Amino acid sequence: MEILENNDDTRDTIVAIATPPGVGAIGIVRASGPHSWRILEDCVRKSIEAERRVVYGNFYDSDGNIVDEVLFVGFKGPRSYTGEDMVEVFCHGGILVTQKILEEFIKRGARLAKNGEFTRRAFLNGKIDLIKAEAILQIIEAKSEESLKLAVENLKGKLSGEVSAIRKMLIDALSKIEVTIDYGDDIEIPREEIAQDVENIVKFLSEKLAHADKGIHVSTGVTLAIVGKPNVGKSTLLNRLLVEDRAIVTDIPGTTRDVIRGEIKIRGIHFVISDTAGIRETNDVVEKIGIDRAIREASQSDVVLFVLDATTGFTKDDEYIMNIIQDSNFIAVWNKTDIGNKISKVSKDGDDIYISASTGEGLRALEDKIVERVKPLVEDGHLSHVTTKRQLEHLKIVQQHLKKALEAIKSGYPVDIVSIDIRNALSELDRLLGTNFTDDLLDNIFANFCVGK
Ligand SMILES: Nc1nc2c(ncn2[C@@H]2O[C@H](COP(=O)(O)OP(=O)(O)OP(=O)(O)O)[C@@H](O)[C@H]2O)c(=O)[nH]1
Ligand SMILES: [Mg+2]
Repeated sequence: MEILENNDDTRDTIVAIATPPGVGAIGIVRASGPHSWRILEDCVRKSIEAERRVVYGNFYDSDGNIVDEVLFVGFKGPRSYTGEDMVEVFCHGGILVTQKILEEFIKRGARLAKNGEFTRRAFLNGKIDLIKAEAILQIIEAKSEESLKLAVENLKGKLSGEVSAIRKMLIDALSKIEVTIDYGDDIEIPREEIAQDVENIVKFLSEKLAHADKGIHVSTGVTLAIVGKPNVGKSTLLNRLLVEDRAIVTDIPGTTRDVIRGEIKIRGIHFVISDTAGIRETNDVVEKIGIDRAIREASQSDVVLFVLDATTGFTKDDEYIMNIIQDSNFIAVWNKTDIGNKISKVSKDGDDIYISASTGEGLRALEDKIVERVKPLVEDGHLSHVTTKRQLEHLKIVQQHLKKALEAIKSGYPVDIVSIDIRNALSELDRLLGTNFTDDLLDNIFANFCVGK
């Protein structure tokens, strides 16, 4: 079987198994593109007749053998997920059955879809903008009620609507400027009015940006790094928090070499938690790389759990680590309190936590402390619908252009200069929505989707 994997042609008919690999009650194979109806009709030996109507039939392979009894449905573009002609086949959820149905489509001229290619086509065919495409991925990946809610609201057009509103306000401001450029001699230039318009938009945007981090945290999870010198019980703590034997634990210092991640929910908040290599001076090349990664992880995380050993007390190694993380939002966690009591106050707020990762003692207090620290990051009430770093970056650039425009108006620059800044802001909004895009950008976004979505 030949699969044309590097064919980017958007006129191809693409096919994929849409249900997760494995055994289940039902398996779904979906196809999109100009030949999707013909291929399916060929396989079920009857015509689809009406779009959006479920039909029962037998699915035949090219030798005339029945592969399975199936239900199928056809959609006519543009009234489909991708905006093209599409079909979906519902078969019994076996690995071989779905695979065979997929192969029959490919034998008849369809090609295997790439990750997210159905959604990519929906975007290219104008069914959704990029923000909505991101929302679809977030719905699939949602790990908390809040992130699901934000994603669904964005799919329904919440953030896209806000962005379009800003766009409209900018176009209004721009048309006032254009009039003064074209008929400046006859019309008094309403500089104050334009300044006021732009100022209003800057204010509106500032409010969005002020709460953007919260939307992103809710959607992608709050990051929590466990750091400390070797052998203090970091991996034991990770395993305890995940309630899973994820990381290797031994009494040999330097056991963990790489960053090990897991995801947990604490009091409804979604965390991405990472265990790291013990930080110490070493000549071991591999260990050194691990330690660099640990330090990077600590600097990039929202909260750092600085694990200390109650059997050794605060040592020179701890002092070294403390210097590295002093600007981080860290919680000092004294571990092994079941066998040691050499403890001292380390936290800025004097609020050290005492635990035994082995017995589970003190874990609740630690979780309470973590939640207390991250509450401001995810607090409800002001949740912004900006949910990805990409969205945030574009909006920040829009804001910069508009601030420049405002300065230019206020310093009495000619209005055509102001209009350049506003136009730049507009094209940045277009990039955010995807009206203006590059293939690289699309590759980046859709690579995170599964095949069949
Ligand atoms: N008694 C006691 N032993 C612990 C506790 N936590 C960890 N240990 C033991 O301490 C040793 C080191 O534990 P790890 O979790 O591997 O320590 P680590 O900080 O990940 O070590 P590296 O990966 O080498 O940096 C193991 O023998 C654990 O069983 C604890 O709370 N109490
Ligand atoms: Mg470890």
